[in-house]
Amino acid sequence: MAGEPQNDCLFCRIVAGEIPATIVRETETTVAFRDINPQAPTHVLVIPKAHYENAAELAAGAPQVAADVLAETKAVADAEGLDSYRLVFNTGSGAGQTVWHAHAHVLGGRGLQWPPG
Ligand code: D5M
Repeated sequence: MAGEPQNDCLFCRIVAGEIPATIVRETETTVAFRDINPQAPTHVLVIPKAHYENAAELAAGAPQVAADVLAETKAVADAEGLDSYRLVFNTGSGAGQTVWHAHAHVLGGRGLQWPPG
């Protein structure tokens, strides 16, 4: 059920401390950790602790937590010294989503092209 921890969800298991991650920030409702396959010098994922499948489910089911995630992306950017950075929420397999727990990618530290592929 949306919002409940899922045993078979990688990011729920990171939240639970069952799988290691390089955590850079944590709040009551969010965790931020370094992406295991970084695409830029800074590549941090910000996730809600509660399980929502993607950004759309999060926005619909827990808008305050969605706002918390967004606020944390700024905190990560500040902590990493980024004045330019990109936020990405891949939402759905056609958009490249591979982990079915909502997450914001915070990418920065190099020049970024537009549009993305
Ligand atoms: O992004 C999912 C992202 O999750 C992708 O960039 C790799 C990252 N990932 C996968 N497993 C881990 C672990 N164990 N730690 C840190 N990062 C991880 P998507 O938008 O779904 O394609």
